[in-house]
Amino acid sequence: MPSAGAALALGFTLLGAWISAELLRKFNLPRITGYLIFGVLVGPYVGNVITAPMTSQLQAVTGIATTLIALVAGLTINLERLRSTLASIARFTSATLAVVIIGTASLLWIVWPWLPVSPNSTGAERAVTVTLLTIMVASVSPTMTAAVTTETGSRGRLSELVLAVVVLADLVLLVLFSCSMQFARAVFRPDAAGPSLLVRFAWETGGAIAFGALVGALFALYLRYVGREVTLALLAMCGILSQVGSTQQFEPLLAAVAAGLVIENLSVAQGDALRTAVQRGAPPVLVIFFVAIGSSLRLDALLTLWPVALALAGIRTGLLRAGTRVGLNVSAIDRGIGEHAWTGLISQAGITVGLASVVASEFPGWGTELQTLLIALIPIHELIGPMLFRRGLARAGEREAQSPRPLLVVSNREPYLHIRREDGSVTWTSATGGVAVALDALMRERGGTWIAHGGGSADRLVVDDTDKVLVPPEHPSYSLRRLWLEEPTFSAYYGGFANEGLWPLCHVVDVRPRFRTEEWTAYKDVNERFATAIDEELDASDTPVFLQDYHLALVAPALRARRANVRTALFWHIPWPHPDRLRICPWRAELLDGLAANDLLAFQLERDRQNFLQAAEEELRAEVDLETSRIWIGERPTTVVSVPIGVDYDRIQEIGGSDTLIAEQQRLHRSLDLRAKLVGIGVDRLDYTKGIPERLAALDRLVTSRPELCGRLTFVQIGVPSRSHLHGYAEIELEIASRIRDLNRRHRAANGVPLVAYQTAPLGITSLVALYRLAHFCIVSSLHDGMNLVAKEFVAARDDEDGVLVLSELAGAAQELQEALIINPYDVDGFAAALMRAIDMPREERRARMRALRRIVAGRNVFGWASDILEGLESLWTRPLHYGVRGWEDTAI
Ligand code: GDG
Repeated sequence: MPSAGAALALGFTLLGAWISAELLRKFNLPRITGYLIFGVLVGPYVGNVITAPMTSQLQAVTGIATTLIALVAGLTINLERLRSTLASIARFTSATLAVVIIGTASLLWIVWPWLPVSPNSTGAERAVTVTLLTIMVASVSPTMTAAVTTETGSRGRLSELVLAVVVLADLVLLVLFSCSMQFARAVFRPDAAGPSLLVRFAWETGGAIAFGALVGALFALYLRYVGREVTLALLAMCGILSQVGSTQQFEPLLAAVAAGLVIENLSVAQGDALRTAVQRGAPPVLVIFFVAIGSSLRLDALLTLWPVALALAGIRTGLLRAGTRVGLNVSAIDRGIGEHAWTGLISQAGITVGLASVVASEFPGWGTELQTLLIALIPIHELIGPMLFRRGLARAGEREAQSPRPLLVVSNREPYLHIRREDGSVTWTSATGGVAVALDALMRERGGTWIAHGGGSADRLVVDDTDKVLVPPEHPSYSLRRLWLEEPTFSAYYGGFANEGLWPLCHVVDVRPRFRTEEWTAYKDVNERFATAIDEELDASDTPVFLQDYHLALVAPALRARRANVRTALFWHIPWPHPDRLRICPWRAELLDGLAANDLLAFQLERDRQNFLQAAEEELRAEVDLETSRIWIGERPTTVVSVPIGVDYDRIQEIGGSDTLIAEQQRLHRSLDLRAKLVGIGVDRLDYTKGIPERLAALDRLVTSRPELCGRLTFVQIGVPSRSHLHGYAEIELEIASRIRDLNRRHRAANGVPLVAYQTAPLGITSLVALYRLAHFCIVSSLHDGMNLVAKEFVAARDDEDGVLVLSELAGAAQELQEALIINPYDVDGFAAALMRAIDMPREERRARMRALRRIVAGRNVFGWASDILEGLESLWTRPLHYGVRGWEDTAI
């Protein structure tokens, strides 16, 4: 067979498997079922296109595939999370396995003479064959279980229990399998018997676990310190595990489970990168694996075994059900959850296939017969397993709770604005800023409605008669419902109460909050109107409502008055003040009460959460349950958590790697006059909380003490005006512009290079990333900030592991980004010294710091943030949560 033909056959195989996987998706079955069924059905027909050289290549792929499957099994177990329930899970698993193994073995022993599989064997031969078949029949599929939970979006106690049980069960079965294989060798190859078999058993299992743990630890280090080409590295690791396993006679599957366990538990922060790598790497390898297995089968033999396989499947299901009942009696697992666990144990796939092929290759006669029986059995379990498990998850309330459902997002600002051009035509722009972009991505995926104030000059022209327009304009996937807020109400609510009252109240800066009754009235009125709009848009009461920020503190109670059972979460993007400062606000009790009407209330930092809890206790006499992180006002609980926001790391990386980036940087060099060798940057809304005058003062101090920097350093300040009509903002804009003029005048360089390049026009996202990438340092000098996304965006953009982040200790981001140069913006000398250090920092230190920062920013992207909040919200209806918010250690909700 020419190699072009082989490649073509492979291409068609992959295509066919992909189509069959997509077809089965239509029936709510996981893709892997499609691959397996396709492989088993088509495999026998491609047997004749497989040539000898291909066979050895296929063997290598098969080895990689089985180890990958076992590795994924190990990756599903997080010991930290399971710590308290592990003993109970172990008892449950042992009891279930005992019932299944004893039941299956006894039955097989009795009916053996009538089975079309080696019926003539007797005595020890029969005992060993029955034992091996029993172990393989009992084996389960962590891959399928994980695929069903992932593809249904389930998360909760049943999913966690089943995943832990299948991995533990397979670990036990792998050891039993290895042990039984020694007996098989002793019985069928008496010359191999003796003490050497015991040694081999110890080597095969103990050696495998030790080797797997070592490889896993090395890979965890690779993930942490290198983190590139993870898919390739993952497949290479699986290749090593299977190759070394087979040459050194380890049990490669056991080694791979051990490796997976070590990786998952050592490098939690890299979990997303690893999951992506598995998703990318697994499908082609699995398809080839299943087809290779299928191609080794004899179709006629397979067909005659179907009835036996069906009967065996029925018996196995019954035994699993009975086993889990016994398991419940001997463990402390909640019955309401545990009674559905058997549904997650039905699936069989890669591990069973892997074991069967080991037996077949070592004992080609009866071993191949056993393999054929198992291959007939597996598709049955592949089909009914996911169906039953989906039903089990639904009954435990985990599937409905987690499957992506339409969402209702509410914010003051809209994600898309329609603008009327001078020539009368209509165009649109999207909101800049990390949150709008991230929530937009979430809405594109889930669909639903976003309600916001319509502020674009052509917004009214494009909506339908229910004030809605489909967005994103280029690829409509959700509705934007616009709310029309007329003057003077809008200004009183937005500019007045929200931005002259709440904003300075929540930020510890030298600007006095101003509270006026008429603005408070307008704020209440607008919040009522938002609530009315939400009520009109909600088609079902269980659609989650995700409210954004301090503009909407009173929406929840107004909405709840209309719909008592509505589900709402509010994220407060800015700091929450200490109770002493909160006391400035005459309407603090109403605000606290309004926020407590949400089911879930989320803050950026633990400190904000603590401040809120303390105020709720003091002002509202709320009952605070620190253990569950809930407050009770009357009969209603509110869960209060801290979930720091992240950035869209992958998108920023992608832009950073695009072909247009260099051209964009050259354009910036020209437009901002960046001839200087050293470039510093600051990117902010022109807000008095961002500490821009303080950073200019530090720059001044720096250049005064190091005059040789004049002409060698340019600091780019992008300062986009916002809320300019408000008093404090107009003032800060003037102050910044005048300070910059003064700096440039006083530190004029002979070569004409400006010390500060100032731009007030917003940059497009590509330009922004290009700017982040060309800077030697980035300054974030907030006087107080909820988080500060610029700090995280700068880090996300620095794929080159260069650049220094100079970060204010008063920005929320400083709590996570401790490897930045941390400054206090009020300490001008310390600030200037940090800038000097940033400029003089050796490459090695820059790299080490940036790597550490990137690990943190990559580990918590904005989608994780959104799903932590939404999953948290949705879980409140199904059960109390038993896991901490992912990646955020202090908060258990
Ligand atoms: C609040 C909290 C919290 C700025 N200029 C341009 C541009 N931006 C984008 C940045 C960044 C965003 O605006 C500003 O982020 P901040 O974090 O500083 O946001 P605030 O507006 O103060 O917002 C804050 C945040 O909410 C999120 O929870 O971090 O603490 O105060 O994304 O990139 N974007 C583009 N061009 C610009 O010129 N494209």
